[in-house]
Amino acid sequence: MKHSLKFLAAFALGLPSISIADRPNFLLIVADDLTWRDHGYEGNQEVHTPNLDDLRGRSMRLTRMFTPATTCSPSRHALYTGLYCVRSGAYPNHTKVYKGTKSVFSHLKEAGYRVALQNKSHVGEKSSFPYEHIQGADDLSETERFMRRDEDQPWMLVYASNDPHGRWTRGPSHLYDPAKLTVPPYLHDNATTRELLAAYYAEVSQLDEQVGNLMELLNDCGAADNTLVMYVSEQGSSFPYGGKWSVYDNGIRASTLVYWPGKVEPGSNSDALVQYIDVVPTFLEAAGIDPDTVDVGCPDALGETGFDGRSFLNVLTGEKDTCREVVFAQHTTVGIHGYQEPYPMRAVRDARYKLILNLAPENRYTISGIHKGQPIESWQEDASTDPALASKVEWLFKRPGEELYDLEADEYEMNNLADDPQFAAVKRRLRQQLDEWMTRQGDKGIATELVATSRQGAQRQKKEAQRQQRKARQQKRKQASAS
Ligand SMILES: [Ca+2]
Repeated sequence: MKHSLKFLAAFALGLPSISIADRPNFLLIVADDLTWRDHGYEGNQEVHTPNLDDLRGRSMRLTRMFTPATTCSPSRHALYTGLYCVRSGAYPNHTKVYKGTKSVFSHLKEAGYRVALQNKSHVGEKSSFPYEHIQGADDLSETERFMRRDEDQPWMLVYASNDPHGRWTRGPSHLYDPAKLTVPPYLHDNATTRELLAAYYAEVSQLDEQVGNLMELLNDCGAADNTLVMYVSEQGSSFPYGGKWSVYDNGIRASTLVYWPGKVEPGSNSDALVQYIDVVPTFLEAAGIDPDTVDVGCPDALGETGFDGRSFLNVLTGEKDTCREVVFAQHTTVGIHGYQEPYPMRAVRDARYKLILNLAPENRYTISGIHKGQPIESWQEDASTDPALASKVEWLFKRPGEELYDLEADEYEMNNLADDPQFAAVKRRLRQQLDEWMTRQGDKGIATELVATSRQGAQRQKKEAQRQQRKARQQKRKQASAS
């Protein structure tokens, strides 16, 4: 009785086209700052990820999933809302969406699901994310109560680990001997890098253990057969060139697995270009809700109220092998801990090429994360006698206004083709797509960057105002002493 009433109530709202009993649960597992390459199943033979490797064997691996941002908070907002970051307002780090914006938690709750998020939140406004919060990542007792609460009601759980976010202090460090590791070619090999790499890998293994425990719990609860499990690696690690805080592929590509028994072919791959913003429409379609009819509560610059993302359910079921032609990303440095000057980035990538615009190339890119402390200080020390390393280090601080890469020939994005006339047509085409995207997003480039702290909490805004005052006083003193 309860069952059919729920179904009728949902049906009356015009929402799901499949009955409650047939709707899948969703378990979305989100790592934290994990470079896509650093999983056993992605080819890293030194990092221990047995549980993720096992899940991969039962899943489809998406080889071209991209986040539209490259820090925690805007990435997660995009993943949970189906909206790009400037449009939703959640584009700097430590940010929030505009009031009234809806998330996957809102949509699925309205459709009769119970919804929860475990551990790391990093999203706001609160009213846009109406989940039950489960504290901590390692204790699954409350998680189990949530899964078992009501057999007749479908659920969605976002399990957001803190691992392997720096500082790297957790996990089975005995598995890794710094001296014996292979340092990836995009990092500089020295003792400091090796120590940190071992510590980072230990946290990757900690995450792997959490994934193993979650999958075991799902089985114990009898939910494995009717749950769509998606794992995403979030964005790149906080190593310089590990990817975080950059729009290179190490930063924006997310290793992604989808496990859904009977629906998704085990051990398969898809090269379809997809983005985090496509995940919510995909979940909704899997729940029988037509994503094209959903009002996301936050219009774009043209006044449209639908998702930026589109469902790739037919990619998961093997009916199609494409979703979108290009993916987009932005990076906002204003408001990041330790930033000195705005250094905004915009990027567009198709299956082969990527165009990056650095909107303030006259500035120096300086934040705490990659430009201060270790390992960068040890790299700078080594660079004093190594010109090649010196130019690699300098690239972290200063780049030209345009970068163009052929990802097929140059997977680490080291060979900038932006000034090569052979690629002028490619550059023009990508530039046009990027401009159209920015217009639709209401993205005014540097002007948008300069008001980024207005999208952060009151404390960060106060800190920014104090910073600006300090800078003005310094400049005054400089001028006074010069005259
Ligand atoms: Ca992160």
